Amino acid sequence: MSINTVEGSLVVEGARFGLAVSRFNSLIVDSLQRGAVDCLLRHGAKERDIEVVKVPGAHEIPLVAQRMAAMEKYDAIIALGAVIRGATPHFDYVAGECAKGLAAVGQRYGVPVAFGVLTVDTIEQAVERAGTKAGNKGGDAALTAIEMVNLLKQLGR
Ligand code: INI
Repeated sequence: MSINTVEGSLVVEGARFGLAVSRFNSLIVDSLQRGAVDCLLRHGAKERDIEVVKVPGAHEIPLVAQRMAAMEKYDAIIALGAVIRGATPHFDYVAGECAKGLAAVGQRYGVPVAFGVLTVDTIEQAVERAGTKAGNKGGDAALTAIEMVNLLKQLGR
């Protein structure tokens, strides 16, 4: 007996990607964006099918991602940002609402929204995840977006 397994391939076939990218902590987030774009291109996306929308901070990403989803212009949205814990509870509000908001956008519009927003305690942890020893979470998010686009296609989006 064989079990039917459905999974998305990692090859881009004409899909369009919208990146919602925050400017806050741009030193880190610019690296996430480079990682995401590099991953998309290496997996077969065309530059003309990638669009970047910049927002001030992670708090603003869900609203813009929602608008991008409503435009029906992208097959997936990739959210990129970096929330770094400070001395106040600000981190918890920004990181929590950003994650919740992005999940809600994906569910409401049926569009994959990849979560490439770092939520870390220190700048060092952010640097590790933005193209150094822990890889590039922007690239990881892009790969997830590719897989999800192809998976939803197979499931009959
Ligand atoms: N925005 C971030 O993207 N990362 C942070 O670490 C951060 N901190 O720590 O304050 C941050 N704050 C700004 C926030 O996202 C909004 O842009 C701002 O509150 C205006 O709405």
